[in-house]
Amino acid sequence: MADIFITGHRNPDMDSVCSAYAYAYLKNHLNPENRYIPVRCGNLNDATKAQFERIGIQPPAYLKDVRCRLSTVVRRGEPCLDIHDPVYQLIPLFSKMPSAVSVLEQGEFKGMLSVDEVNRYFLHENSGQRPEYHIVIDNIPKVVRGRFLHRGKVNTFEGPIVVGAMRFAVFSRYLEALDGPHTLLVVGDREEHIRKAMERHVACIIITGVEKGMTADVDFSSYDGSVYVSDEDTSETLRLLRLSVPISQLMDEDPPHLDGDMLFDEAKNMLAASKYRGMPVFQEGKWIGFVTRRCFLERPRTKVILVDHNEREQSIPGVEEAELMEIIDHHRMGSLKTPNPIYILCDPLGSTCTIVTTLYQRLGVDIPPDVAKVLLSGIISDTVILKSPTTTDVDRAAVKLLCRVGNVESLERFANEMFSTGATLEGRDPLKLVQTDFKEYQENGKHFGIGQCEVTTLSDVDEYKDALFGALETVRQENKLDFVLLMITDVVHENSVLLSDGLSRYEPKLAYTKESDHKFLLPGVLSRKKQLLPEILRVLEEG
Ligand SMILES: [Mn+2]
Repeated sequence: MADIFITGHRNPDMDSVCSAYAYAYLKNHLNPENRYIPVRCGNLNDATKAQFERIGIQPPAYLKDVRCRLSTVVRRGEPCLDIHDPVYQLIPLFSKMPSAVSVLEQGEFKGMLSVDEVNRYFLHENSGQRPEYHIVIDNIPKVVRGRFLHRGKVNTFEGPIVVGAMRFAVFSRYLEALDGPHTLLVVGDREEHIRKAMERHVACIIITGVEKGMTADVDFSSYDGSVYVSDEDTSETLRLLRLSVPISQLMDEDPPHLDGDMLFDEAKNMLAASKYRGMPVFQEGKWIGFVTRRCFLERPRTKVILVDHNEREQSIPGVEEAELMEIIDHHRMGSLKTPNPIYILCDPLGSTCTIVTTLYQRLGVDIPPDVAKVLLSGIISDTVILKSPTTTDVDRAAVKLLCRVGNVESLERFANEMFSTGATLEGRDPLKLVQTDFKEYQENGKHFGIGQCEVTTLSDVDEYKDALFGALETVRQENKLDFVLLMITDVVHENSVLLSDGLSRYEPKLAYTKESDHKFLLPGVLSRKKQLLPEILRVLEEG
């Protein structure tokens, strides 16, 4: 099961969004073992948004980039420790565990424990001074086989572990010399010793070597400590008791937290530069797992299919580190390189949605009515209702088929409704008009951009011209471009107007009629890629 994102270009237009949507449906149908997710790497333009609403389906979701995020390498569902578990619990875990493990309390993250903390604990225990142990009475049966004879009031205390192997007189003096009641005594079945320990309020007495019931006759009912009978011998009991200390005593309570949304490299560097073997990972404030250095040995690559574009500059950010699976497009070939052979279907048809339609036919997959309407929208948008010079017979045939399958009785009505959104320049944000369908190019040492917007009349262009020039200048400066153009296309009368900023030196060479400063008339020009771009490239090439 793999997640594969299908994305159109930046500043997505109708064809880009619709082809991603319809191709994802086809791929999911053909390969149900994968999940094909249509996405868009920019805002929906008004017309596309309105069209998906009209059809009554959710448009592809926004995806910021396809860079690898920490969340994809997080260890989830790994065995965890409970904060109250005895250290003993670590032993079966660490033999097959990563170098760190999460410590939880009722599902909530409490800390990390790595071999470093374990080492530190045992080194400290053996550092010279007699150690005091954090004893949890509840943990004793989890580690030492046996049973309670009596439970005292205190469950946890800090104190030394003492063995009562001495002659009684020596033992008495020894206990009296010990400070305070917080002692754990391991002793054989010896009545006098046990009584003395009770009298001294030793916190816990562990009796070893009891084979067939206690011989010592002691009444524990008034004793305030606990009494446990161990099935192990004294030496083994002592060894195991040291492992009954709870995990909370060893763990690192406050390691730096990582966020699942962090970039892979950022997280990798943070962990590598730290003293930690593992760090917990949170997402939206919730603990989701942890990472160790091993998680970063290989960078997983997001799987991506590009539709309606093939150039890196126009693609979703991070595409250079993604695994490109396929390209379905009808533009010129651009800059992308792939390490492996991939499926590329480029056909100079009127729209990518036409190519997707032909794929449904070729593969014998039925097109659901909603998907047919989506495909139809992409075709009539890109071909300006089959009027653009990019239109081919294949587009015409696809439209015919899609009208039938999508139960579209009148193509004209369907198209008019679609183009009615944003039909004039009135009330529209000039910056948005430039940026919504904006493509960047790098050619002949120039870095430039061309925006396009569709209207149903060009009569009001002069009214908004100055604001649009201002917007063009802003876009050029913000994106550090050499020049920017805006092509305003009248989809009804099949003409365009071109506004330019920063192109001055080349303007006289353009084959278009200059109507006023930086404004040109482009009769019959509907296609940016097939008509305007080649003209711009010609002018640049001729210098
Ligand atoms: Mn297209």
